[in-house]
Amino acid sequence: MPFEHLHLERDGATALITIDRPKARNALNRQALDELRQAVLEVRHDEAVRAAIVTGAGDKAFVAGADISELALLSPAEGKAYALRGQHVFDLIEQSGKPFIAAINGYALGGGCELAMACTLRIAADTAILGQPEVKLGLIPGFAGTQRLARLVGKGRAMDIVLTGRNVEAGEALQIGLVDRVVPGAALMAEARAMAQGLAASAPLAIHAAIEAISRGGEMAFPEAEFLEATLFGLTFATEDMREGTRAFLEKRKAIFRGR
Ligand code: CO8
Repeated sequence: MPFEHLHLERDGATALITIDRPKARNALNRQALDELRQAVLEVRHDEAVRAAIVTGAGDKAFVAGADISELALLSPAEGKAYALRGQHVFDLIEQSGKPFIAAINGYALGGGCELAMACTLRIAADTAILGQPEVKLGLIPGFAGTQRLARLVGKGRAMDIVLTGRNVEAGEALQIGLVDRVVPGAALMAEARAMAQGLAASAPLAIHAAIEAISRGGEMAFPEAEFLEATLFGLTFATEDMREGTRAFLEKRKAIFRGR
């Protein structure tokens, strides 16, 4: 089924999802959110794809949030249902087992910042601006922003960003851990592609296990998280890729991983 508000392209073992609603600075309306869900599921179920990039069309915005013209009309019950829907879609990204890289090419505000935070890694153009401005609209973040932001940058900084609704420029975002790399705008997509290809070349089951250990482990008490890590570590010994990876090292050749 063709998408109206995004593009999904495959290039070898990587996929590129580009949110494309130029008239609304790539804001996610309900249909765009549904299409994003569909695209994420396609990436997740495509065995040939090992890493994905999410970005926004043009050079102004990554995603300028949820579509405010739709939000303005919601009842309390609809607002809650919409928030749960968005949380579900972003959880799918976080739990897909494949690395998603947010290539933040401009404004990543509200739901856009929340989308970036649900990705595994974030690369920002040096001109990018992030933030959670919902309080300025009489709202609060509803796509898990209050939770992911506090986990990424700490409770105090999350309070600062959410309660002031202020813009966070790329340099500060890097300094506080809201993004992982900042590059000149012209180099953003090349950097994201290189990172995706690098991740795609690693053993996919090991990548999956590492994401699980860090993401799920971070929600557990330390002894249980250590135990999860040891269990996932042990599980990698059941994979052909682990045999291949260690053998290739000893034979001084490049490993070929098959995801088995
Ligand atoms: N929703 C709808 N339309 C938008 C949005 C948006 N989030 N952002 C921009 N647009 C539209 C503008 O209305 C404008 O439309 P038009 O041309 O018809 O007037 C067009 O995009 C261009 O916008 P600007 O002229 O404002 O462009 P600028 O480059 O001057 O500014 C900004 C870009 C800074 C991104 C500015 O547009 C802006 O501040 N946008 C709103 C950002 C925002 O507040 N985002 C948070 C939204 S709320 C949210 O995301 C909650 C998520 C959780 C929801 C839970 C479910 C209930």
